[in-house]
Amino acid sequence: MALVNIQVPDIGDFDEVGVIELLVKVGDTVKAEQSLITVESDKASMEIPSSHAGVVKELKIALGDKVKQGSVIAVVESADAGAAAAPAAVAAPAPAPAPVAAAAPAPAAAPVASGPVEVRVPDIGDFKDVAVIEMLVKVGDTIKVEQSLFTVESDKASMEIPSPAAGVLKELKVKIGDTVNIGDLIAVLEGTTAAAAPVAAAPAPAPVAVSAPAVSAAAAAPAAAVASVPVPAHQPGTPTAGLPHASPSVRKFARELGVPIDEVKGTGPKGRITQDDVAAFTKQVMTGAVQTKAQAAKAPAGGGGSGVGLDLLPWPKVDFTKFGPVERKDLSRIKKISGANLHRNWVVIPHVTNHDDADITDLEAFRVQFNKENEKSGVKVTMLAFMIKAAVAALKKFPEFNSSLDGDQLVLKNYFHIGFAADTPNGLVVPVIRDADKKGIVQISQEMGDLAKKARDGKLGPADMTGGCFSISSLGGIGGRYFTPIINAPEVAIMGVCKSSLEPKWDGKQFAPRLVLPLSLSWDHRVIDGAAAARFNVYFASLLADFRRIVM
Ligand code: CAO
Repeated sequence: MALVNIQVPDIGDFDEVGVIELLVKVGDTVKAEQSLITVESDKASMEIPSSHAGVVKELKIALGDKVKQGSVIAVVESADAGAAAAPAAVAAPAPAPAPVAAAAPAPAAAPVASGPVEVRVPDIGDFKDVAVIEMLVKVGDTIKVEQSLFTVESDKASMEIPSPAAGVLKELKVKIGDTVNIGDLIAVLEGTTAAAAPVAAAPAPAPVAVSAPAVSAAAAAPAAAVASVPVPAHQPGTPTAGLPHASPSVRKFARELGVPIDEVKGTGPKGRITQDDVAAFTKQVMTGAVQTKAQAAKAPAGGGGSGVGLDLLPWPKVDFTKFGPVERKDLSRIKKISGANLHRNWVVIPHVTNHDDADITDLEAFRVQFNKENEKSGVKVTMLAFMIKAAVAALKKFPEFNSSLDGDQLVLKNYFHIGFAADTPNGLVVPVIRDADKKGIVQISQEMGDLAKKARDGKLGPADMTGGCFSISSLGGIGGRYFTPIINAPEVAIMGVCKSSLEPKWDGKQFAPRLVLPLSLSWDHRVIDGAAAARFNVYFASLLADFRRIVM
């Protein structure tokens, strides 16, 4: 084992470039050729690889630092550094591929051609078959000298190919997806007013180790009938409008996921898009928190949102072990599924929650009495079953609560399937009592008991949990006063109930003890108005206060 300084190799035509991304950290084990950092100039970005395999012992640079050829990036403890390598020996940059031809553009260029001019790919260093990923001009455009024509990208670098001359773009010989190599004909210009005269190519002074985006001038062979000019060396210029600010590997990552990278908000230096940004964007799209422009364009009017996005900060990354011992546990399958659904519903639906109370003194007395009388039946009538029946009556009276949004339309349902939230060891599920309007309290209680058991045993099937019109979430058996339940989309409202308690209520003459049930109705403000929600609660509470009303 020896300590090896990993240096910036010859990065071609760049003097000092900014470090915009650290791809490894101290303690990481890196392979030879693994990228350590990303650097960027105005027109190209590139990843700098490690010349040795080993463990990163020290990082010698920080984000924002400027580096150039020979700058030490990291100290790596390497087994392949050779037995002779002394600690902290300076290792040579990565092995040299073929020298890169480089040449400066002609100084004050005189007009040298007035007819068509062929533009060819200059010497782009150690790159073969690089892909054209973005066209920056179109046929008919008037091009200035040095104006970027298109962007190419390899695994480790992206770069813009500039025009060597001014003129009108007559022909583009490449399109997105093509691969190009040095000397390929890429465009034909006409009416050129100035062009850099070809100059002799000279070998680069040092080998380009990897990913050198040296867009250097090269003496391309002139074509028979037209003047052929080399592309001049890259000069720093204004960054390209429209090209998202991201390293090649991040672009590749985004392409693999089908992420439109220009819609991702960068949180890196100068708004640069990082891999985490792409991952966070993907997560937001998957949970429905954000729509891509393509999704928004396809969404039905009124129902799809604008696709503007929430512009959220990325999720905080915390090394909890710094603060104390921790253990990790995978989320259950139910939690993963219900979590994603709850998140989408919470973000997409404009929720409002109205709280109210129901006096269930008489109903609870009746329920207790009924259960005592029917003890032998084996079925316990639950307060939740009464609430399901009351919900059906309230849905009949306020039909918009028994609806779903479909674009600009409201789908009003003529059936009454009521879901109830059930807490299971693996997470929350919502089984559905079908046709609750056609069933009595005893049958509903029995079905609820069966479904709750099935839920706890993890045996509910999709048919048990779909088709609901309205849900009730009861925490009454546990405790609490009020809460804000999340609507179970595509439903438009949910009733949350908490634990009933005896409270003194003024009956006109005196305070009398009454059993009060706290209600929390969440509703979708795109469909329901506050006044309707208040009326729904009042009616629902009145049914529980005097259940005879249900048959009126
Ligand atoms: N106030 C006071 N006590 C209540 C009550 C209320 N609103 N509702 C029920 N209780 C009491 C019952 O009287 C019963 O007491 P006894 O055992 O002394 O008879 C006890 O609580 C259990 O009630 P239950 O067996 O009738 O069960 P339930 O109908 O209340 O609930 C079920 C069934 C499946 C809904 C429940 O087990 C459950 O999972 N609840 C949690 C739902 C949840 O997690 N919701 C939150 C989702 S986040 O939106």
